[in-house]
Amino acid sequence: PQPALADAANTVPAGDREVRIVSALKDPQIVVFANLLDEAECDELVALAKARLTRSETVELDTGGSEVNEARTSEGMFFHRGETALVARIEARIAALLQWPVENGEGLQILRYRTGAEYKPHYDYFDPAQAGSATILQRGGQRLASLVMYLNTPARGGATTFPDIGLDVMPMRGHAVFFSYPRPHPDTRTLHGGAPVQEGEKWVATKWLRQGRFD
Ligand code: PD2
Ligand code: ZN
Repeated sequence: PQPALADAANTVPAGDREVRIVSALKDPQIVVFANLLDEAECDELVALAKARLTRSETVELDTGGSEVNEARTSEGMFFHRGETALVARIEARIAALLQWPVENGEGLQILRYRTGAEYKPHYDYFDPAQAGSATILQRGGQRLASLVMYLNTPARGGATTFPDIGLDVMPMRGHAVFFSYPRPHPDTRTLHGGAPVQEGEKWVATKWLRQGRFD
């Protein structure tokens, strides 16, 4: 998965719109987009998700199950792919933007971070050396890339951080950060986290792209 960044272009096609490029790093590939979502789309995702939030969990490394963990203090929910017309429209836009089949995407995850909540630095791929990964990889194979979309603009804090390269991406409503990891290895330098929200709330939608069909 990757956007079709053309030489000197400051937008990229995304199906039903042209999306503005805010910044682009080559290695690791990290691209920040503006206007991927409009305000009404952000608000509707938040409204639909609100009633379905539960405490976020992390993968349990031994079994591939999940567990509550102090490293991740957000609340979240998943939409099924194509669950609503809005979700389907956004998924089609992402597929066009990243040139990757809708079928290879996991369902959209919505996260709410209250003041003080955070997501400590981690990798989004599944560590092949961990026993629990085998089960997870049966469904769609590895994750290859992540797209974190910001649904609001927190008053303070809540950056998406990339500690290995010293990059902080500030959350802005409608913006998104894309990053890819062609190998499930730390040498991709895609360690990233959600810094604590200092004031207000932070809402994001995450789309993870798999190697194969995620059914
Ligand atoms: O909310 C974030 O900024 C964030 C940070 C790290 C989200 C994720 N990871 C994720 O959804 O994987
Ligand atoms: Zn992550």
